[in-house]
Amino acid sequence: MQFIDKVKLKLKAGNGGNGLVAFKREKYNPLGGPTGGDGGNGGSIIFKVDTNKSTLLDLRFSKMIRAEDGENGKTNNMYGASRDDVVIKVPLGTIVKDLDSDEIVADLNTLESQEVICQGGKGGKGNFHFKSSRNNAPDYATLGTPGQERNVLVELKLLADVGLVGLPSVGKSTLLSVVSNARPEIADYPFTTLKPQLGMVKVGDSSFVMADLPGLIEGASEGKGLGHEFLKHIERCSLIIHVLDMSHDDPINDYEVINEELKKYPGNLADRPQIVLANKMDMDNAADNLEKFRAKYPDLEIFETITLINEGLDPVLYRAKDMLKELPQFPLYDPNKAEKKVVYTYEEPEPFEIFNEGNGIWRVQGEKVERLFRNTNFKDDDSILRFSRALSRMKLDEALREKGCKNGDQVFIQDYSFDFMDDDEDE
Ligand SMILES: Nc1nc2c(ncn2[C@@H]2O[C@H](COP(=O)(O)OP(=O)(O)OP(=O)(O)O)[C@@H](O)[C@H]2O)c(=O)[nH]1
Ligand SMILES: [Mg+2]
Repeated sequence: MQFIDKVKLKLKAGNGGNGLVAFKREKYNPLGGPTGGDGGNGGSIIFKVDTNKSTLLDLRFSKMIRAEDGENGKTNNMYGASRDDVVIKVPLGTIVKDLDSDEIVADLNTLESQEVICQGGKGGKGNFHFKSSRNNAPDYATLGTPGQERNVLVELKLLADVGLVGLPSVGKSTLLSVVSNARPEIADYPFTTLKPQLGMVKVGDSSFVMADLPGLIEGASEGKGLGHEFLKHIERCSLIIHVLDMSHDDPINDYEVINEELKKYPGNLADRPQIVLANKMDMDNAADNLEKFRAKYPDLEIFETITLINEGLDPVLYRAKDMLKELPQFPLYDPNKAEKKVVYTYEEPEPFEIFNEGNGIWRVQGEKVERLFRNTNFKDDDSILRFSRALSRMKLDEALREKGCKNGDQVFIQDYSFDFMDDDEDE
């Protein structure tokens, strides 16, 4: 089984379609009513849990996922079409992180989890919308808002039922290798296991997932050794198998050190049910140490094992299976900690920018003026009148004057130019 647990993606929701400026053309009424329709909404990008999925494999090849843009508004008050959301199916336990803000935007940890990761843009309003008793020929419409864009890291948190915990070299990987089909690396130096390994363990007619984890050391809860990297993986295990090397000098101390680290980790992992294993019982001093250990913890149930030769493990697996039946699947899920809502804000762009090109030449640029320009028919006097009225409503004259534009200067908007004549200018 290949375990794809991290994928980087670029996501782009659809832009909203623009509202349209259009007028009814009637023979005896050059200024017929406004008929520009609204733009449609762009599609959003949604992540949704699908229990048929167990890896992020399908996402590995899609570098960029887009939702369609909404259609622009049409004449005769017709709406542009809104677009469907793109729904991405992911396994339970998927986390979506925004790479630019470093924020976790979704933690999909229940069967019903579903989150909007990129919000589609809203369609703009056509000029039909702005008709009023004071203005029956509104010559403006609003733009659609842009669809949200994000660079994300999609990550699958390990969803094992049982986690193997213990100091380095106590035999955790050896255990996984003898009870499952997993083939983790085994060696007699500490931190052999650097990444968690999963194995499916069959017990009778049921099965569960066991995670072999890197060794834990004193100070791990403050980030020592593989620290948090390690601990975050057991957050979602329902059950811990705590492996002790009984041939160590002081297994009592080992046991307490590990439990102390589990306790210090946010969420107190020490509360998680444990099965305690006295491993390496084939070693000389193991029996003596176990006696001392039992004397210190007389009420604790301890399983004696020799993982190297798969001895004593059957009772452990049956006990684990029975305990799992009674345990909730995600005991430590804390909605306040994990769930951050997607916050989406959009700021209306400045209607225009003014550039001084020198020699009394000025250029005005910006989505809003340029669209107004495109929507104007310069062969039609009414249309030109609407254009200049709209410019003065945007306070273009004032802005030009503030920048130093003088009477007689030439102002360009795209290919169109006009002479600046400002009645208010005091001379
Ligand atoms: N004598 C004896 N040696 C064992 C037993 N189980 C494992 N070992 C040996 O202990 C050493 C460490 O075993 P691993 O399974 O790699 O230990 P680990 O806990 O996964 O270690 P890290 O990945 O470093 O945390 C290896 O040399 C194993 O062969 C056992 O029951 N008896
Ligand atoms: Mg190991």
